[in-house]
Amino acid sequence: MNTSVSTRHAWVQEPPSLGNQYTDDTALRDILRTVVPSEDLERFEPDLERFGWRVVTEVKDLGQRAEREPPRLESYDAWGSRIDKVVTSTAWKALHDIAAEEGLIATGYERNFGAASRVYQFTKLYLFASSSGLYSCPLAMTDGAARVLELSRDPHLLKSFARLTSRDPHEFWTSGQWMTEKAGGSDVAGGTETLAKPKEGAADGEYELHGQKWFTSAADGEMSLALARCLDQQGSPIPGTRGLALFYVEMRDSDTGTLNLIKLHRLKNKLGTKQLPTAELSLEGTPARRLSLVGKGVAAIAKMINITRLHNTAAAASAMRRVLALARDYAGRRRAFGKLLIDQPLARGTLAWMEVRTRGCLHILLDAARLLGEAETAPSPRSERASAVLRLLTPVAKLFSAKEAVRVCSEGIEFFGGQGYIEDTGLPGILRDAQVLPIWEGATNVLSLDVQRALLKEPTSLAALLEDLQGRLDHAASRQLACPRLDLAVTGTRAASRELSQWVQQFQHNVSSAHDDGTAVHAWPEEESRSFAFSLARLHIAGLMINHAAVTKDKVDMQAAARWCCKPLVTISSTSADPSLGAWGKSAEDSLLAM
Ligand code: UCC
Ligand code: FAD
Repeated sequence: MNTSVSTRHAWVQEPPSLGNQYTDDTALRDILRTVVPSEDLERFEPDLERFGWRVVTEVKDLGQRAEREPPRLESYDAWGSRIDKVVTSTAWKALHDIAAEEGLIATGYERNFGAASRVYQFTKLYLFASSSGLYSCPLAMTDGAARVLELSRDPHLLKSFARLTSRDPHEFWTSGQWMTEKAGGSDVAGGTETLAKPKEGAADGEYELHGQKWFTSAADGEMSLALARCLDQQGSPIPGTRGLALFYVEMRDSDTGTLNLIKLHRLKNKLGTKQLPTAELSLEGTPARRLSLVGKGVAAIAKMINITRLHNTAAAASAMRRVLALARDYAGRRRAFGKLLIDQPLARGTLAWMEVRTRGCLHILLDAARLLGEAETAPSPRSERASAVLRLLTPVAKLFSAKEAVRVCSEGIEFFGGQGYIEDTGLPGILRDAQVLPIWEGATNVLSLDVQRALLKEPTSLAALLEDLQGRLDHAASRQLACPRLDLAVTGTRAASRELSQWVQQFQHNVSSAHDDGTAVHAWPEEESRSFAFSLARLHIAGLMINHAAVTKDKVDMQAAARWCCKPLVTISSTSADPSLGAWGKSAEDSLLAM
């Protein structure tokens, strides 16, 4: 009896292992070849190959250790003085240093490769994120803050900009982003109670902030950009968006090293992102410098969130690639019903589904990074066009990739069976951390409404995006690829694109022929905004995948594109599109909620 137990226990499952995250990622390497000029790629590819090893041989262990040794808040010192110190692990600190050394922010601002600099940077961020134990989060906000400071051209902040973009770990600063308050994270105009009072006797632009910020991630950073409400001539808070301005805040006094009239109350106890210190804090007269006009705070911080939302997309694609890389490897080691999983058709189908979803998100990420690079460096009007497309693509890429990450990570965890649910495999954390991606930096519904608002405000952005799509489809059609499935994908995508344009046109037409009081004749059905944004994402990715397959003529790329397109791309409900049924559509929703 005893012998049989020990015999059973003698067998041990081999764990999954990871190789070089750059060279193993064929999709990434191929897409880069089509997105980046070859002379640029030749120059930075060796760095990507080197980094592809570093992320699995060094960064991954640090990231896992940062999760095992989460941050804590020390409120008082031994003598009872309030210190509010965020204590982080040595692993978290090492990740800070690696981020600087690797130029994870600097690369985007040195612009050594022109527009391709952002693609290079985002490729490194994609390689880094899933190993980094969420150090990707402070980096996202640092990048966003760097862009705001760069655009502000404020001479007082040149040194801070240099810190945010430094490659020297001793110099490198990270930034926070303080928007959310208790009363509202999505509706910051309604929710912001923090007041900005001009500092008496100080130079114009110097303020002190009073209020509370409800979620402040990477609270161990050196600075932050914060929204706060300004006062009118009578000293009353100016309501709504027109009262908000954007402020620059340093966490600590540069002479004494003490917090700048900031109190950290506690660190949040979160579902995931355990490695990341997310604090609730109050500002109690904190010195701040105004960076925007009064009333332009949201527009100013939008320059930051448009960068952080792309980092979110990078983290989403990275998480998907990681769980898939692990699952693929495991499939070659795990047996069920007498065969390896990799040799079983349905298991292969599951992996193939994950591969197609991951590729789709990688395509949209690198396309957005290319456009960001162009918007920042290309000569006008190319940069203006890139900015217009990006205005739509950024929320679309963020909301779509975040949801896909949750789906794919969940499927990936299940691929490991019971082991996927066991903490010390490191697998459950992947899903926990993915779940935050659709919430922060604009939740899915809020971004869907942002897409709608941006599109109605600036219709040329959609026109440019769809024109690019047509160009990609025309290009694929002209290559005569002798692949019937891809031909079908081209035809289907064309039809889907037409359907989407026609749906939008009725509202654009109605906006221009609005009633005298400014109200549209038939308002855009808000409840369809989410389906619309997802449809746009699927269409855009379809164009990118088809075009890519047409360039490489590779069978795997053709399969991937065909699979992406074999499910409906556009899923807007036609009942809402039909004004005569609009009221019916609405009442159907009301009755469903009443059930
Ligand atoms: O969650 C956060 C940090 C998490 C940690 C970091 C993670 C990073 C990723 C890591 C990867 C691992 S920070 C909190 C994030 N919070 C949000 O994203 C808020 C979500 N809510 C929205 O996005 C809303 O749509 C609001 C706040 C923008 C809506 O506010 P308003 O006041 O109603 O805004 P309006 O009226 O729509 O826009 C006001 C102005 C307009 O410009 P002007 O004044 O010139 O007419 C808009 O065109 O702001 C402009 N604007 C934009 N411009 C609004 N949104 C944008 C945009 N996205 N791009 C350009
Ligand atoms: P709400 O605004 O109350 O939204 C609740 C739900 O309602 C959401 O699902 C939303 O999509 C939906 N909703 C809202 N408006 C509409 C509408 N008009 N129509 C349909 N649906 C709608 N914030 C910071 O500023 N800085 C940080 O560093 C930071 N770090 C964070 C870290 C973590 C781990 C988390 C989880 C959050 C963090 N946040 C941070 C906050 C985050 O950005 C907000 O939680 C988020 O923007 C949503 O705001 P809220 O929580 O107030 O939700």
